[in-house]
Amino acid sequence: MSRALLSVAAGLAAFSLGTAAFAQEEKVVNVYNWSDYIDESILEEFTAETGIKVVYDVYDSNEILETKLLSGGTGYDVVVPSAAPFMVRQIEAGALQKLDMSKLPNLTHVWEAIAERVEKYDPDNAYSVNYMWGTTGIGFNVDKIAERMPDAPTDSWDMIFDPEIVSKFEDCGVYMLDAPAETIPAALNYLGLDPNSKDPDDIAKAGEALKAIRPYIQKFHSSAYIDALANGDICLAVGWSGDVFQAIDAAADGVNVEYVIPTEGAQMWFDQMAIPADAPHPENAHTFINYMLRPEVIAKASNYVFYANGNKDATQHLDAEVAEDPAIYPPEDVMEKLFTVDSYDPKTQRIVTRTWTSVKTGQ
Ligand code: N2P
Repeated sequence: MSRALLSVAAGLAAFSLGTAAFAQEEKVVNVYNWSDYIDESILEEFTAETGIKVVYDVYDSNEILETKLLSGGTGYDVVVPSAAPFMVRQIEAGALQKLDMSKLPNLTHVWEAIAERVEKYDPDNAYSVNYMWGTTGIGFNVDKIAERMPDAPTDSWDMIFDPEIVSKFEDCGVYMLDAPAETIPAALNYLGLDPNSKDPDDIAKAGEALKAIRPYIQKFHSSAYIDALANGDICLAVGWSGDVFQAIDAAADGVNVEYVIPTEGAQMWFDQMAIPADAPHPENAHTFINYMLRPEVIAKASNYVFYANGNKDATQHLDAEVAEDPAIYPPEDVMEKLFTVDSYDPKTQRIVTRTWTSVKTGQ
């Protein structure tokens, strides 16, 4: 065969390989989700049923996920950003692809009350499906707090934002989420300002409130508090509902941990399953999301991670300790005190980032 013919043959072979790969993706799905957010037996069962291997990687910060998504080429097929203020701008930036609803027949199980709240950030729910939702509140060690302050206002943000009160717990350890899009709204809400405020003066006030308690915070971290609370190593943490419940579940003998949605209110957030625009295996991503939409599968996940999900048919499969806990599935009167935040414009985002850096560094 002449050299020219050989190269035509090679070209044809490559072409047919290419089309084959398109028609049938390799049996892999690369999932990038929050840490401590799945019962891993779900992944094994998914693979056993579909033959698709799950490569699972974790993060504990929306900022980490966003930096990767916005630069592209992550290789991830399924990601789980919080709807706001993060996923909104990832959609705007073209970093996510529209879902193919024909490949998601289990969307019939979606709980409209949650989908409607998310529509504000993802019109028509075109890009995402709820994985879990929850609140940002306070986890605390009941006995260690009582020893230091018998009348501690444990149902109030005073525990964190009143310098005189939080200073009493410095010796036994106070952690705070490293999540400015949640700690700044919490401070604004505590100050009686709009938690969703974009006013630079308001954000500066929130920064001052956080700086006033900075000396008593041992660590800013968004996942280490689970073990620290469970082991009795710290007394207080600003944390996410299910994570604190996981600490309660795993608590060592004699360690008594509680989670509270403070009476002043707390942030409610939605973590959404979505597919990056350049996902290498979009077909498998849809298969994975559709699997997670099965009521018994997502209920199994909630039973393990102690977060509420957005699936109306999953409730019957939930453990009573999850379904009936008012801090996981809050009743109407608590729901009314929960606030959401929306997207920051780039200028406000820069102010928030700068404020948070100066809080953490104490400068
Ligand atoms: C899971 C934390 C997810 C809640 N560990 C943050 N959106």
